[in-house]
Amino acid sequence: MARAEPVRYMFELAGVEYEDNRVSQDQWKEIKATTGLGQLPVLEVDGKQLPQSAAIYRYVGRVHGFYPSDACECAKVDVVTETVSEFNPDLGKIFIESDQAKKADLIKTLSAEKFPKRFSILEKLLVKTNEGKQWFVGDKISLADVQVFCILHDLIPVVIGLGPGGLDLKDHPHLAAFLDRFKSEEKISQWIKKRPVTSF
Ligand SMILES: N[C@@H](CCC(=O)N[C@@H](CS)C(=O)NCC(=O)O)C(=O)O
Repeated sequence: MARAEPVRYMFELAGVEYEDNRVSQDQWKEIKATTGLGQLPVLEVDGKQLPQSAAIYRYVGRVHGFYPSDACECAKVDVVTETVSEFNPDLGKIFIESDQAKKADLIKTLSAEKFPKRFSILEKLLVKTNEGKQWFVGDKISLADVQVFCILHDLIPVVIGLGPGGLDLKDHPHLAAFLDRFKSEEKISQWIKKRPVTSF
């Protein structure tokens, strides 16, 4: 449910057939050298490998209609992308902390201040379009929505030990309503029900 998940959401929404290849640590040791940058995720299309999640998101977004053609609208999507990516350093710190007491402290501190501040920024971006009653950019689901859903519904709650959908967003009602709206898209709810439960 990490960096590859936005791609799976886009494929599911667009009805694209794809091979969802999740590798174990042992398999990773064997194939790491065969991936261009030695990192995952990698998208393989017609035998060509594309690394770097942000590049993959935009590529899939462009091909399947989740990335606008208008430069101004693209920039709005990019602003959301960058805002979402600002969670990553803190999530990384929590993820790699092996001392359970320190991990719990870190989660408590970040959940009390830094995360809610970032939720407020996302909410501010959301209400700029259609008073926050629909999607982040324009009037249809874009890469921006996919990424926000992924970080708020999947990644943050999983990393802080709550499980998907476990985040308390009562102080951010527009975001909470947005998550419900996105999740009630039939293809999304179906995917969430059927997807394999793995860390990645
Ligand atoms: N900037 C890259 C970072 C990718 C990354 O750090 N991937 C991690 C997994 S989340 C990885 O491949 N780690 C294994 C390794 O470096 O051996 C992206 O967004 O795709």
